[in-house]
Amino acid sequence: AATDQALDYDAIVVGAGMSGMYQLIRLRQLGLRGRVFEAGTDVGGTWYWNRYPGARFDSESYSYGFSFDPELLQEWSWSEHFAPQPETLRYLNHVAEKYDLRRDIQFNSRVASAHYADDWRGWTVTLEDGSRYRARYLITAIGVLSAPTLPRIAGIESFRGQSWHTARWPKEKVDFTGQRVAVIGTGATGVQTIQEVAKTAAHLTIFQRTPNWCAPLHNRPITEDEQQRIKASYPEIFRRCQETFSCFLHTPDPRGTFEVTPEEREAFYEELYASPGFGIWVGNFRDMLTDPAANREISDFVARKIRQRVKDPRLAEMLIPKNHGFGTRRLPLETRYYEVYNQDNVTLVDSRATPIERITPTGIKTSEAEFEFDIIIYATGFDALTGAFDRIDIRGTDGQRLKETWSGGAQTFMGMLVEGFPNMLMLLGPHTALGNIPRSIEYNVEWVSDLLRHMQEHGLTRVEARPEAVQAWTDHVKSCAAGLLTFEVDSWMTGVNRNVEGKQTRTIARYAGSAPAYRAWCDAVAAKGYQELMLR
Ligand code: NA7
Repeated sequence: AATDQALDYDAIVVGAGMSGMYQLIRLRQLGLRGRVFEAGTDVGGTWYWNRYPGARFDSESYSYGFSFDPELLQEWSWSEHFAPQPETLRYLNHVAEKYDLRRDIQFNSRVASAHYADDWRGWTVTLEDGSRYRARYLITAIGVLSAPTLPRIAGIESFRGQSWHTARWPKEKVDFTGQRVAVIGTGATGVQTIQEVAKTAAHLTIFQRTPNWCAPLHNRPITEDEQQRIKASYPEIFRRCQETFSCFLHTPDPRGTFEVTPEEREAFYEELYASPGFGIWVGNFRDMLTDPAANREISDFVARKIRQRVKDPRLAEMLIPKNHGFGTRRLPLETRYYEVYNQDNVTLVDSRATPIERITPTGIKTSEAEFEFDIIIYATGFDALTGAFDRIDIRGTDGQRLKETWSGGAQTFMGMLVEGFPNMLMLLGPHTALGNIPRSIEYNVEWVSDLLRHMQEHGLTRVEARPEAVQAWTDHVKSCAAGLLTFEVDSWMTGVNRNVEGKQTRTIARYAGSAPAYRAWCDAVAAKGYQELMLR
């Protein structure tokens, strides 16, 4: 086995977003030599790449930031309840400076491949420029929604105007004044983009294939008073996040939809619709996402809201989802989104009824009409969960590719380890708990760091998940999905992306159990001395 001196680093971390940044801090605390490779030119990950107009949190700002350092919590003041992307990026730059992270991060360095060698128990990581580094551990911090996908439409390259995927937005401010703009896609990203671009574009045309249920964000500035109260109550805020199902401040109502009178139900829905954030999604009646009749009640309620807000009844009907229920896909939160469709400078195109046939040098041609644009915005989403892994040539013990290992669906141990890929640790791997992501990140970084400390203390240099453990976890993930309406709908949460080969049908792509249950499982593994892992 290679001695530690023959290695370039103890651990190579791929990605300098929130998970890579925090992992680096923890590696240093363990006295391990860590190196982060980042494709972008600076830190921030999701908040570095997604600079599109209107990008912001849907989680309360003060529940989203790092929680590990009380000093950091006290010195940073969020300006709004749901902070905009530039502020979050400033925050992450502040974190990078405070902990002097950049000296161990190499930017402009996209990882092309990572190959494991059992003879020296480590990983050779090759960057796109051909440079190679050897490390004992490979820690992936590559995010859940970081591999953007363009639609598979002929002629994309031929367009002579400006066009970007929302996750590849330019650093310079884009001025829409006087411009004819197209947005393709109406997921959480499309909704945020549309409501912003509609303010200044000469004309905005939205190509909607599937309408999504949306609910009001109700963002506003944080007052001086609130700021003081937030800073005084951080321990309670994060304790609450630890208790809730998906680490948001909201938690399901213990009542069933039909356990209350119709009047009480209506009043509760009204209250949720008028409240900030994800309450209407994750703080609703407990059976909203399991009982189709319960789901129909809230769907009908929100449909009525859409009809009230959109003046043209034909447009309102186009904006109301007909084939999936409220909350069964990721809920976009909006600020005057539906009112956009009352504006004269906005057109909604149903791109299921009249599909886009091609992108032309001057615009978009559908089966029915030709449109001219100066700018085309692709808000077409990501090859989620496994896409960022698939884009790196990752090979395990016998040279097998991770992409092939997962071709029939991801198999992991707690989303952090994969059989056949020793010493690879995933911070946001498939089948880990999601929700309010930084809470998952902090937990997983700490779990991985505890494992590394255990290995350090016991002179161990190889860790791999046992096949039975992977099987047990995968079965558990499947059982958590049973009975959930979410898994009966196509979305990135069920692993479907029509723009990606091999992702046309639904899988159990996501762990749907609660975050506390997830942590209990992981904590038990550590407490019992990692019996589910083969340690050498
Ligand atoms: P999403 O939620 O995956 O949305 C992608 C959107 O793009 C969705 O409306 C798609 O329609 C649409 N799309 C994709 N390809 C096409 C083509 N070829 N033609 C027309 N429309 C298309 O991604 P987002 O970036 O909005 O959100 C991702 C997550 O980021 C979000 O959940 C938050 O957690 C933050 P479809 O629904 O497939 O018919």
